[in-house]
Amino acid sequence: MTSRTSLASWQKLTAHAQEMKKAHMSELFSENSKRFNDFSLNLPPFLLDYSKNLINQQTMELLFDLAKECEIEAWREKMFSGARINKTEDRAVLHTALRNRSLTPIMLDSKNITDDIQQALNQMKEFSEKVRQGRWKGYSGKRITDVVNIGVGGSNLGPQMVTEALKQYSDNSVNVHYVSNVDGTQIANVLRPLNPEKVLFIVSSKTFTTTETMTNANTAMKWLVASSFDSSAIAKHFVAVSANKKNAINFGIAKENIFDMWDWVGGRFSLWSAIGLPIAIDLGFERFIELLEGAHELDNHFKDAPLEQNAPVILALLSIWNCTFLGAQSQAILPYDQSLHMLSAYLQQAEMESNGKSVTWDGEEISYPTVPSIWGELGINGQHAFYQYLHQSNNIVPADFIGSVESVTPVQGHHETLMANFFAQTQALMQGVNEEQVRADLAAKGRTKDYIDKVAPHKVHKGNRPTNTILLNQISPRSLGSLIALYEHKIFVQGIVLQVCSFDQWGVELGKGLANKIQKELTKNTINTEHDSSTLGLITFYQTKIK
Ligand code: G6Q
Repeated sequence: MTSRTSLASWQKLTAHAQEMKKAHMSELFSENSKRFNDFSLNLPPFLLDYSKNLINQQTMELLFDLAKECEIEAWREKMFSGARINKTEDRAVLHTALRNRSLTPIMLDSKNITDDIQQALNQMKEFSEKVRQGRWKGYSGKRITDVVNIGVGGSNLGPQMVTEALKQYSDNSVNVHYVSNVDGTQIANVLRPLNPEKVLFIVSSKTFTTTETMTNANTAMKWLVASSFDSSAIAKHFVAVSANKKNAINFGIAKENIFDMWDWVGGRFSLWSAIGLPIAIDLGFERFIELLEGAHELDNHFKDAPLEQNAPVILALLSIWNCTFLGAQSQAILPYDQSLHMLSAYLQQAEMESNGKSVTWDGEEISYPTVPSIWGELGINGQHAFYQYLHQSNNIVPADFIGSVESVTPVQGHHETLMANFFAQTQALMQGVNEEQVRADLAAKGRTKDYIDKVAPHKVHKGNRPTNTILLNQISPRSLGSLIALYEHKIFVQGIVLQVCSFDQWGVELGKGLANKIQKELTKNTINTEHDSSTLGLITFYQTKIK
């Protein structure tokens, strides 16, 4: 396979990066008063301003050339039409089909999967309404008041992030809880205040083999049976979402209580499937459909917009520019909207599990940096914690700032303060403040020369730190759907340009396998002396200390 590094655009970008490293964004803004117009996109779901990146027209032209040389449009078509682009698992990648609200037929192995999806959605609708309206009763005839979703990774992060983001849209007819950690503290804390007669468990696991989820589900089952004294209660209190019906049935879940999943939906892209059931129960099925509609709107944008005006393509290319060509190693996701407090955790999985890889589709070593590590926190909280590093450390961390024009919960005087910070931070990160300005400022305040000499270097902010700003009108099911799909497609484009298999996750297997072996040692209180000395020492310490 031709390496990306041999592409003409790649080589030009490598040379161009050396030039651009000498530039400062504040100068680029001074030179071009139209910079915001040149480097922003106003789409119905959001405004994307990417002018505060170390780019000029030539940079963007070269990046679009790169996208063309990597045949992004053809790859996009392959994904949407169900080609088996998940090469190492030999699977199609069709999470977009789950939100195909135009209901156009999508053929996979001579079958129109749009029909299957509609059927699954109808099942979700019927079930979620039954629960919400109190028509689904527990073993003692009481209505369900609490739903506990048991799942981890892709079977947890998406639905939980959305539930948190759309809290204001819930009528609270049912309380939704999430259990993902196998640390018993979490499930114990969740179950403690609940009444087993009124709880419904959703066991969400595509494979239905995940140890953490199975352990939590077993605990939940014991808790229920201990209260009902009857295992027939399980049918009224347990449903499953899984592609592995056999295991779910063997586990004890009634066949009619199993919601289907398909192998062409990756876990981290699965919130649009029945994995989103807790969302539908929390918000109502119509709201869940609005979420799908928002994502579909962005899918259409991604499919139809020319590369030069295509938001996911632009975000992907900028990330590649910042990381692969300019050398940034991490990226911060900084939401200013409280609703999005779990977004960085969600995107951390989406991007790092998808593209944190170091061989190409053909298994060849990749010689360039792929994706950055993704981290972040609510922006305002971050300002009082780690923004010092963003402003003045000698590592450049490109950041996405995400905010909303209107708050979902307006409280007088709050939103202006929030948004003033939102705008100020990207301005400060871009402009910085040089020593001359610092000195003039201190002198104007009447500081002595000695003081100025001592303090000035510490107050210099070099600026030139890249940010993207995504401004939504307001958090809603629809706008959130678009925002998530924006990042999903960004990740897809990154994967294609970087030549990594975005849809597998072999890197999580090794540790899992070792944990299974060690668990046997812990259960039997034995030890395999062939462990390395560190692991051996740790396990021995644990086993001698444990009561
Ligand atoms: C996501 C990953 C991973 C997965 C979990 C849970 O893309 O594959 O996070 O979702 O390991 O897997 P199960 O749903 O099979 O329990």
